[in-house]
Amino acid sequence: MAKKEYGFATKQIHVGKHKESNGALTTPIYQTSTFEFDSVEQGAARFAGQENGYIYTRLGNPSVTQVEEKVAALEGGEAAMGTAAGMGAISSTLWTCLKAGDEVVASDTLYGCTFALLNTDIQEFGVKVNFVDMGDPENVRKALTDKTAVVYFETPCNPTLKVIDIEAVAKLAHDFNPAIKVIVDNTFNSPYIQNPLKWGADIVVHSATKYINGHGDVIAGFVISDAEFIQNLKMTGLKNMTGAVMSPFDAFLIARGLKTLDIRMQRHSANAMKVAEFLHDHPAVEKVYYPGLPDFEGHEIAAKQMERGFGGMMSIELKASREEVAAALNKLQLCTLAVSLGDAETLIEHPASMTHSTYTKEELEASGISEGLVRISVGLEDPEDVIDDLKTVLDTLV
Ligand code: LCS
Repeated sequence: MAKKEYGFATKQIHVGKHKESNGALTTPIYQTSTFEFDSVEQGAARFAGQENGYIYTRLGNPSVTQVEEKVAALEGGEAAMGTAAGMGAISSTLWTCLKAGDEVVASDTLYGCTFALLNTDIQEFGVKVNFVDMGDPENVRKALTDKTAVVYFETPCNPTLKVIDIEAVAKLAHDFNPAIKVIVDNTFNSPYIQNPLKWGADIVVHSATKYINGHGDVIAGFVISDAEFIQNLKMTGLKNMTGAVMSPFDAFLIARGLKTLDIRMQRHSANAMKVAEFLHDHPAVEKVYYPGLPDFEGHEIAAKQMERGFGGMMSIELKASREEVAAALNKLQLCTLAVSLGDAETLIEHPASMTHSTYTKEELEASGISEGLVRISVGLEDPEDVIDDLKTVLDTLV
């Protein structure tokens, strides 16, 4: 791609494309585990880092490089690394940043498996994790110590959509110690809506399973940061510690999905706003958690840092017991009862019993994840049809 700074849509289509020897418009699927060397000397030079070129797909593959370059450009980072899952992105990053004796300050509201990794698994290796409510950045300041190596959060949080001020948290962490790595999980937004590096984060992680791919047919992830960190991550966290490498076929599907990222996110945001407004006025709904609603706590910070819309994710608090909620959701006709998010289909799930079942009852309560909370990933259907389906179900609760 030429040096000129293109717009988002042009980048999502063109960055990372290299002229293929047979003139293929689309980057082929380099479905190969290894790469042939011209000579022993060439192989040795590649291993020594003296010559660029592919060696083995765990260390790099042209199909994967293409989407890494795209996502780095879209997030405004120097470099990116593709992974086999969002959890592969998160775990490879944390393994690279942390050692025994270090501390992490983490948001108390996180995707269930990220919470499990930080609350249990990683602590078995001598890392201490302090969970705080980052809705108030002062809580981060209070938790920082001279052992803090990482500050970790999602914004908006999964599943309560709590908004965290990236600029405020990154500034106070870096003022305390510039070496602290501020890591933001940007999965709920995609790079179209929010770019955490711009607000002072050091590292962005994504589950590309969600909006980045957008078609519900891939499990994948990305890490975006400066070139030095990504090189270190590729050579330690990914190569040696997790091996969570993105497959060439998944990279091909992601490149295809990314071509329409901006259009999809615009539609997700527009549809979600209509659904949120409907839910806001429905008598069975106690509260709507959607950053686009002017009366939602965190709306102003969201309006600052979610620069191109409020996305397609929301949750609702229903005035009903767990059994009543289940009975109502079982009646859905169009919306799909499923975990995951960011697909063309509207997906609905019950966090307390599904995505966040890794939390204890007390931890769920502390994070505001109640039995009546229902999460909705608003899809790309006609919003009137989604609203009709929700209305039929919610009317049974009034
Ligand atoms: N980060 C966030 C914010 C997520 O929501 C998820 C998955 C991950 C990371 C992990 O990504 P994966 O390894 O699955 O690609 N979230 C899911 C959810 O809310 N429902 O099902 C999966």
